[in-house]
Amino acid sequence: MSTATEHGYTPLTIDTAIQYAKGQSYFTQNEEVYGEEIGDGNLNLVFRLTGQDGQRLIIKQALPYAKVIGDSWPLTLDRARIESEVLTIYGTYVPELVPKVLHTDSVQALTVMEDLSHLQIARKALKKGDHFPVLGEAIGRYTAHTLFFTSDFGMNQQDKKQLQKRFCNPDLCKITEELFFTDPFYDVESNSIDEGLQAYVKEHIWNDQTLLFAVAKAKYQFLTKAEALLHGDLHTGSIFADETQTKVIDPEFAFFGPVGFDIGSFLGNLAIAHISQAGYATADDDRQTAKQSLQQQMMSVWKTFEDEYATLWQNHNVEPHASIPGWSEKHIEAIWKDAVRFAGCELIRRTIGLALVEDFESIADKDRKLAAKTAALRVGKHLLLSTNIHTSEAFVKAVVS
Ligand code: SR1
Ligand code: MG
Repeated sequence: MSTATEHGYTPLTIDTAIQYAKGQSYFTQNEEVYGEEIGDGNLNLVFRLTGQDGQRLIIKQALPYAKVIGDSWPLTLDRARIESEVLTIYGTYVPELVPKVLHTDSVQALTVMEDLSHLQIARKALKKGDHFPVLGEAIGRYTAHTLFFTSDFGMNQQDKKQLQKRFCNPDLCKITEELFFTDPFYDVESNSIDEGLQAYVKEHIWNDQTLLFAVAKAKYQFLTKAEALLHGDLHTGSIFADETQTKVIDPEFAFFGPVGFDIGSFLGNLAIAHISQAGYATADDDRQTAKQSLQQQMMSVWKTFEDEYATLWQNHNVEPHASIPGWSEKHIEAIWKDAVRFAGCELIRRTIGLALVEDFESIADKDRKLAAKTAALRVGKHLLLSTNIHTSEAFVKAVVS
């Protein structure tokens, strides 16, 4: 792996992360600080540091390559700037839903931020059947506010064009273009397909021209529809939560894209959590409760988004045409349609692509795992192909069926 110190950048170790934090006066020089590298994502180093009195902080540092692949896939360090700037911008709209940024360092490509370990990573907790009553509502509010206020309806339209220059994010967009919208739909080496699933994938994914056409259209929306500043990777591993709080981390994939992408990514991951429940050796009653709760969250994310976005549209719109009867309804309907298709792609790529998820991978029983993955592919296809999923109730029905 590259440890080059080009332009002064050096990847941190636990010891140098502690030295760095002391140098920034987060801890005193003589203090005993405990450090751990806790990054379980695909791209970055994440250090959690705990001082003598229990005060904690996070240092997140970008590596110059994709950690999950190695230095054969170089990645810009500029994503650290993008992430910390987006956290700061989003913090002005939904401060209660993002971690506080304490310090950024563009040379070291790192951000020092609030530690959130009093909360749980939603993906892990949902897997256990934990119930987060406000999660869907929080993500509905998060997406409505962050996306409306960075769109041509919620901000000065010339300022938006300037902002787009700051968040042109080609390296990270390339990851999504390939891993989300392209590779899983062809027989390429980077895919990871369980042996028992290969025949199904060949027949029902790679050889289905109607499906490929739907995916091509969804990808084109992602490539061209620069509606708002997206989080860009809003899956359940990017969310910390408990019964009352929600915090969304990791917006390093941010760029100006289609509003439905963040909502669809989140919905797709709730659907994955729902489908994978059938694979776990939990009691039937617990599994049913977990599934019902996930169904509620799928509905509440969309209902909250729809309500809040429509209210923002009415009260804060800068576009002179905004009050034309029917325009807001039409626009919101288009966001929903996009979200449903993006959710379909997310289900498929998390099942057979490069970036698999522990929801499925942790299913111990081989047959149950195959059954859950087959169901995910079937539901993903249905979301991409159906023209009848007009409501969040219909979305839930498609996931449950
Ligand atoms: C090479 S990165 C693989 C995946 O991890 C990130 O969280 C994104 O979801 C990306 O597609
Ligand atoms: Mg991430």
